[in-house]
Amino acid sequence: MTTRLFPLLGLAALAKAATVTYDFSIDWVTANPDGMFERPTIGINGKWPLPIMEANVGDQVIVNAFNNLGDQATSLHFHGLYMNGSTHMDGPSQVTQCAIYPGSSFTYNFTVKQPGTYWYHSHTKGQYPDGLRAPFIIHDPNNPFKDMYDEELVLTVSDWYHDQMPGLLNFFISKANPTGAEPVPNSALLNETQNLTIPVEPERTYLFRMINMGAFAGQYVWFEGHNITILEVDGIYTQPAEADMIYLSAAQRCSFLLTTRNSTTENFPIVASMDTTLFDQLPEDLNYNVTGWLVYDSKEPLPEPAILYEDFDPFDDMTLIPWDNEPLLGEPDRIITLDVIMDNLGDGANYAFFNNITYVSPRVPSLYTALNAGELATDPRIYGEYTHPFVFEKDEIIELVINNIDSGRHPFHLHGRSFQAVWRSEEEAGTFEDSNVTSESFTPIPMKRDTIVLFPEGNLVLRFRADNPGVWLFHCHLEWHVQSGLIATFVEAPLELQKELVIPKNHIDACEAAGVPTVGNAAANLDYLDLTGQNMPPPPLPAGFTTKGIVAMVFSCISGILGVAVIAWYGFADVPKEEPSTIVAPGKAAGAEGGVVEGDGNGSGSGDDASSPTAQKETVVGTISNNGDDEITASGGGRDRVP
Ligand SMILES: [Cu+2]
Repeated sequence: MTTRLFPLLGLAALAKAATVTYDFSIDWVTANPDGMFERPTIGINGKWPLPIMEANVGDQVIVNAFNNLGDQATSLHFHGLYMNGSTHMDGPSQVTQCAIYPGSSFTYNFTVKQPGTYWYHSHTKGQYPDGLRAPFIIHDPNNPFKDMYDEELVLTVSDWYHDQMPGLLNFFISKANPTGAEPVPNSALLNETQNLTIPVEPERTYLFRMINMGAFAGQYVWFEGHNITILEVDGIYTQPAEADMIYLSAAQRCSFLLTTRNSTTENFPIVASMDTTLFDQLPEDLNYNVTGWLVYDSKEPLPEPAILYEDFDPFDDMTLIPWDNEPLLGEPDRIITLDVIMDNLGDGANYAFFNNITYVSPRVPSLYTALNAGELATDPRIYGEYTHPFVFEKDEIIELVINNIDSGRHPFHLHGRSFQAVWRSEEEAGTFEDSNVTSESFTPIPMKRDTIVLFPEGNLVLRFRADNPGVWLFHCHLEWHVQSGLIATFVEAPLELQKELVIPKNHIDACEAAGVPTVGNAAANLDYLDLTGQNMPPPPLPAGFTTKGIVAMVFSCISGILGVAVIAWYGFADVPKEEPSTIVAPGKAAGAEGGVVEGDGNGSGSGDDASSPTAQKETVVGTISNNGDDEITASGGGRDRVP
């Protein structure tokens, strides 16, 4: 068992704004958080789990990041911070900065203006699941709930892979994985460990700040024998709301009160259960739960969870009411509809698309293009088709309609702000357009957060005011889908940015060290409307069948016909007269007759399968995957996610 509590410094006692400085050397360490496999992990200053960042509202935060990894570039994103006036400190590489190359330094410097529960993580090449992720807590001297609890605790939930991301990504986006089956985690973790124990005192109220820092798995969380009261989601204070179970997608946070019982005779399990509907396959040895305990008395046993749910019924975050009671924003100036689609491209790999575009990084970070393009900065074309850019005017009200054409859940995250979640359909409701919902059905005081789950084949409507000049990504927070392209770029009031923003020299130095150009359009051309040479995704699949596909289909048909012929020949042949008892295994005599009949049935069943359309499709898929490398076995082929 592990008591790995993240103690908080409780900076809220200090009222005056201060400067909080962190010197982070990002380097490799080894870690084995699930006790099953020791692996290289990205640490900070030689340690993992990473330090919690803490500040007070109003503080200036400086992070001096040095990349000591040797073999990978990196960057830091401070998830959920609006970065008002400091979009260049937001962290995604090739968007607001160049990736920090090995041996380079980069200074993040920003003022925190929001209270709440946040986290920081790498925003470069799907890297954070290798360890570069940790809480970031911003204390609020004016917290409206500060008299309601005695103590604060940080509790993270996450998923864990034994293999490292570069290898997993090579497999995930390859023709060896044409269905786009996401690698399934090896374990779930609480506070980056397992068997976590949290010592508690009776009749005391704790504020839990909970964060899902995982790569992929959403998690159901409950505390046996205790209810919780939600007070904050993603940095937004809410009207207190009772819950017995919550769901946290990757990147979501939730603060809640938990009041302990008055007796100390028993300890209680805390269970986090990974959402297996996201997994294309369920490995037999996978424990998708992780258990910790509220420990009232360390001499008492730590009981196994008593309740394990078949059907989960978590708290519905759409019913939350923000503490500030902000009403629904008015009619939008602009409506953007994004359809979530998974499809294959000409390299045989599976990609994720908003409408018809899968994101590809530009050659010049989009922010630097915005700053250098003069008047043309308001023309979306200069950011390149494959960054999927939208340019907003200052203070426009934007409505985002997201339709899930895919059968998976996707947690969508918007950088630079929280949004009003004004409508979310049930699963399989189809597109928003087809649902015939009007704005009269929108929530009058909508829940706000920065990461929200879109249900399978459902739809979602978000609104926000474009009041934060900057370059902000909107993307799915499943790290696999970030890499397969489920990203759009919002460029907000670029002409204002040009007036206000100066990029520090050490940011430009990082680009020079990495050999990344800092002027020009997405293609690094100084003629801003000439996109020749821009980075592009693989071409679409050729129409119809490829030569290989045709050959595979012909062979499938031949083997199918042969199969049917063999069965017909077998069926018409004379049946030898045998006593059933010679076939039936010892001890199964009671079902003797049934046994004989079933045996024959199975024989002809496989013949039918061989000639069915399904079998032909599988043969074709098999032919493709045999050409790929199978070096990564953790994920296997996976099944098709389209039912
Ligand atoms: Cu996704």
